[in-house]
Amino acid sequence: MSEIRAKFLEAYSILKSELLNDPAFEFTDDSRQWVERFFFSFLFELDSSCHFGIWMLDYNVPGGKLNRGLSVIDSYKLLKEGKELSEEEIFLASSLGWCIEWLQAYFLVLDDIMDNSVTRRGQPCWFRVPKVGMIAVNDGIMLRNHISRILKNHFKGKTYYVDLLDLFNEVEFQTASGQMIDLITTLEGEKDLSKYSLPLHHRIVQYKTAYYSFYLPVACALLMAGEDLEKHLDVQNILVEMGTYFQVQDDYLDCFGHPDVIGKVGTDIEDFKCSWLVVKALELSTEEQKKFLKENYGKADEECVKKVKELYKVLDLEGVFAEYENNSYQKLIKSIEAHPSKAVQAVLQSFLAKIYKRQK
Ligand code: GPP
Ligand code: MG
Ligand code: MG
Ligand code: MG
Repeated sequence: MSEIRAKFLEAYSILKSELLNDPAFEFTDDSRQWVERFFFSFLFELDSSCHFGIWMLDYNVPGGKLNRGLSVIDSYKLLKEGKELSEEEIFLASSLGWCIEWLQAYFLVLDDIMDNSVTRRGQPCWFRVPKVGMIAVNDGIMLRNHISRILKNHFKGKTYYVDLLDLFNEVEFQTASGQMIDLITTLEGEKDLSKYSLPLHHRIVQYKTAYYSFYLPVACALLMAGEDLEKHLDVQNILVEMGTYFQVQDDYLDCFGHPDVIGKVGTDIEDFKCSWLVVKALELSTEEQKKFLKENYGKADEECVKKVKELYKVLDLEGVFAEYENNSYQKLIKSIEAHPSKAVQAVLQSFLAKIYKRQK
């Protein structure tokens, strides 16, 4: 394991124990009873210092690829142009990285309920864990509030504290706005494929994914390095394009990825999602194929899902995606190379390298 990764993981343990000893996080008798009953009846043989809070965090926060979180340290390091980072700087960059992982955990816990998903990161979605159910909604709210507490604990005295809070608020709003469009386009009774287009898809994914997954880590690093975010709108634009490409990959993997590799079972076809695949399929279909798609898309029926997947194969969406992936990569490389700062170029290139041709 790289030294940075080890330090990043170490920071998780510190932040977790701080949150669990948070003076504001006091159980009432009722909630303690719930927590203990839950713990004793449901958890296996964990030691008694382990309670629900710890379990909820470990289940949802650290189990992903950690790309977003680690990118804060990577980016900060690159912005410092190779200067050795102090322990304090590594811890602060790690804490911001973990705030993004916490944000991601909060979004995923709720997104899985909204998308009626089954698995996430190779295990059942949190709300599907017996007894958790809709308590997962409150856990999502808890996870979101942990971010504010981490920021308060470690950044309150910093000159960029207000900017950090504003950044997290802004990005959360953008994500929820994207999620809103993602959800309302699928409303029952209004299932109308003719409204699905590339501009609509672009708008959804830019908001629901790109800001928090791509812009946020780099923006955190820029703030830590004393930069003014207003002066980096060009960086934001490139990162939003990269995030769009990332979500197209997510849409592609939802259908063509292997659940064992991506850690989740796709639900976009059943959910009538405005996925990049269905938009492309509509573009390439004959009138007859469109009719077939309309009959089978958005139905919670295995046979219908199979038929949609067969049509995707006939339309060679795998080939269409490979071409899109190549073009996006070339375009992004060009925009990155046009950036005046070598340090910023390095940040963006490192980000792109992490996702290009990803399988999960
Ligand atoms: C990813 O969409 C988008 C999110 C996780 C943002 C959720 C936002 C909220 C405000 C809850 P997705 O549903 O395609 O992701 P996945 O395929 O991982 O379920
Ligand atoms: Mg979703
Ligand atoms: Mg989802
Ligand atoms: Mg998806």
